Amino acid sequence: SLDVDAIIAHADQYPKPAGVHFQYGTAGFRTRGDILESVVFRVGVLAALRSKKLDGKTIGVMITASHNPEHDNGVKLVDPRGEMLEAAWEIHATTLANAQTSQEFVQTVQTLISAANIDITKPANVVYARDTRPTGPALVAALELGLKAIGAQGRNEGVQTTPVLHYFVRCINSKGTKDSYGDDSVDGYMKKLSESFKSLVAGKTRPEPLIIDCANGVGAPTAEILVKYLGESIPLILHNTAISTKGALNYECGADYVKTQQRLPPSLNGVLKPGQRACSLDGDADRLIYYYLDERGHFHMLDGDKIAALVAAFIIDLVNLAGLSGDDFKVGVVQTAYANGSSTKYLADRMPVKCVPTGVKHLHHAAEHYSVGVYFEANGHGTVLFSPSAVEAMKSHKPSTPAQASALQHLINLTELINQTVGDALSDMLLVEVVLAHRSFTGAEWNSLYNDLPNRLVKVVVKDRNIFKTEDAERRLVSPVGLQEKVDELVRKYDGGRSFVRPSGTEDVVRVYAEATSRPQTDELALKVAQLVY
Ligand code: NG1
Ligand code: ZN
Repeated sequence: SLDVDAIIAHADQYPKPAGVHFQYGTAGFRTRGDILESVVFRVGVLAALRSKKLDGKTIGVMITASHNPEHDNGVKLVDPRGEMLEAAWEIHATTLANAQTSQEFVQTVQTLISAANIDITKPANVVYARDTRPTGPALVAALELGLKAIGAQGRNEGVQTTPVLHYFVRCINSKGTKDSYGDDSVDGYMKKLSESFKSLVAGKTRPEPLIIDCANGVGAPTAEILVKYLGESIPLILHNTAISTKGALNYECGADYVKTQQRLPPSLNGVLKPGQRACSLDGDADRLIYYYLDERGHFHMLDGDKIAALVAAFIIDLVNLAGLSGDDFKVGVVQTAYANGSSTKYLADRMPVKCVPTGVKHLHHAAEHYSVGVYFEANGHGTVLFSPSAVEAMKSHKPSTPAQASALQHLINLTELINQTVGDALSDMLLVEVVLAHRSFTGAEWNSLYNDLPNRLVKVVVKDRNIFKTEDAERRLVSPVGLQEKVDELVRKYDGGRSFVRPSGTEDVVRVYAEATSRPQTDELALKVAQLVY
């Protein structure tokens, strides 16, 4: 049975800070890095329990705060197929993290063991990694003590991007099975991406150099390795790679900066030439935003919605060309309410589009319902999922012309290029480059697939964001009663107006989104809806 004394003795080394409430939200636990040690210790114990519950399957733990400031940090668990932690366990995580004392912590552990019917004699395996944040090493030490306290087997993967860690988890658990996902090493990841990329662009014109803003984060060392594996196949120029400069991470750079500021990272001023493509990763390299300057030096952003439009339309074409399309082979797209209305229209004219609540797990699960499910958040997080039966259909399909054969081979290569566990900025970047090469698109041509409606996202600090409750994939408020009617009344006054209000899952704010056909109207609508919320 459980060695209660050992757990208490170890837990005493990481007492919970008083007066703080921790919550496992859409991105795991996330707060200031210097108050997270007790949480990460306990996550070590929880990850081991999750592994035992799943018969010793390997669970992942990623220590990162993504696009947040450098002093923040966070921790999240990865389930055996490389996916986000099952929702029911998010609640267990919150309960464990908030136990006031070591004794209370052990009691909550015991309650969980009996409630979830966990056989604690089973083995426990956990693989973990961290991003480049200064608080990372101390949090890894706390995690390792948690694993030791419960006798779990840990595997330290050092500093890795979030999607590489997800890839490892899936590879480890699928090793030796017919669904084997790849080799569980950096070399395996790099070979998988670079070899499929080279096959996909074989015979295409080598593009102009692409600038990558690495956000001064973990994407930099990973991209440096990838550049070597890609060799001559694509010219990449890395910027913002200063991972040891204090305060540099995500500071005036990175995907979140570009998406929220809708402007070039200042460090690329004078570097990016008109017409040249550039992209930004976020601090853990799971988000990607593209952009370019036109001849007049004006900035144009190609966000997650534009990536979804580019990629989904390409995949539909390949499926048709390969002769795979039919009732049992459905390509679909999943978005959230934050998707630009023009992107939804562009996509819905071509394929089924579903809207789900914010949070990658909702998008991911909805995308699993298609043969090929494309999902992207406007902020640049997304991927493409190929269902097992779709992969089966591709493998058994007998092409009847060389054109069919080539389209089919491209689709099969895409299943290798795309990191299907989670959004992966580097894999997505290569995916975008493949489509641009096949379409012979410049950034401007890609941008012209549709014109973004002007949009505005505002944060409103309120007394209690928990009174804001939504329905219809967060597009309508049900509480406070009467507020939605007032929003509707405002929206009606604006040409092409759309607006919605929802509580953030990651910050203590309420978010207001608005779009309309003109910039001034959009700003006015956002402001007026925000005033309703105060
Ligand atoms: P919240 O804080 O719930 O809006 C934000 C992003 C999400 C998602 C999560 C997780 C927006 C408007 N929201 O969620 O898309 O990425 O963080 O990181 O961008
Ligand atoms: Zn991220």
